[in-house]
Amino acid sequence: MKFIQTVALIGASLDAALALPPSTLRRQACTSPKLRKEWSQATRAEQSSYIQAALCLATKPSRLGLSSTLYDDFARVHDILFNQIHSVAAFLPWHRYFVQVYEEALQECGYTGNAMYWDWVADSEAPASAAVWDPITGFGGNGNTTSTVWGTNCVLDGPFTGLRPVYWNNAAMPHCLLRSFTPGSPEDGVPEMLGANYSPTVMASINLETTFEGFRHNIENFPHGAVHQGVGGFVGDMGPQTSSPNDPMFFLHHTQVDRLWWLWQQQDPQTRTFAYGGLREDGSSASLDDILPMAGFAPQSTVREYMDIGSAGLCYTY
Ligand SMILES: [Cu+2]
Repeated sequence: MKFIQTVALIGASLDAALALPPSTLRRQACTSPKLRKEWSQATRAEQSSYIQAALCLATKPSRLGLSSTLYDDFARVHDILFNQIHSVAAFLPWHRYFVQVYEEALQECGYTGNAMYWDWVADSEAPASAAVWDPITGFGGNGNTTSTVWGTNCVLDGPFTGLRPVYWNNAAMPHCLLRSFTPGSPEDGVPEMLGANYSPTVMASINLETTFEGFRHNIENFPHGAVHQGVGGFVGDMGPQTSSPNDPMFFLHHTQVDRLWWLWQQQDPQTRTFAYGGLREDGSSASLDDILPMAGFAPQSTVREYMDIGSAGLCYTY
């Protein structure tokens, strides 16, 4: 309730500043934000609908005019834009936009819910046992670990075993969905999948960052990077690959990154909702008016439009 009031206040003052007529104000307000759930909090029907829609993307034509499918477009776009959207200020708003584009594509494939997230902070002590890896109610688990040769670490169970993502980084190299969970060492109390890098303690210290740039840098480099590496290793799709959206877990991962950014913003919404800064790819200073590129896959947008999840254009909450 407090959240809705805050949103209404911000909306009112913005509209006053822009001198919009009251009718426009009413039409543009975000009055009932869509709730994005943690995977394990969703109903069985919601989980199943989400997974069916993710598989459906692989039956739809490319929106980029490629011979690969709509499913592969996400990996392709992420690869093409990689240097413009990582290790720069736009990392957070760009991935917020990318998750929204995916959510809308799922909805076009019959899914009626919203984007969902995997709360890897809550699961950091035993990430490999998380609900998201369940073969029946989730995304299937680890890949085959009997070999380290590329292309052999196929996911062995769950709904995605028949998937054939086309791209590996920027090359067309069709393959099975590949995962290679980083092993832990239980005898030393070291969790698998680099879980120590995204524990509640680590997140609490990142949340002490007071600037957008400090928060962006730390969340991108530590928890975000560790989850990619922990799930994919060096030979899996989620590893440090520019084609990491090949793994449907990419989107649950990035929805969680988005949620953590929002939680950071919510610590001081007046100051932080539009707090932005740091560098662009060319080293110049980033601005709220910067363009978020989408390589022709979705309309270009601006950073400013992706700062406030309670805005009329986004209108969701966690
Ligand atoms: Cu990315």
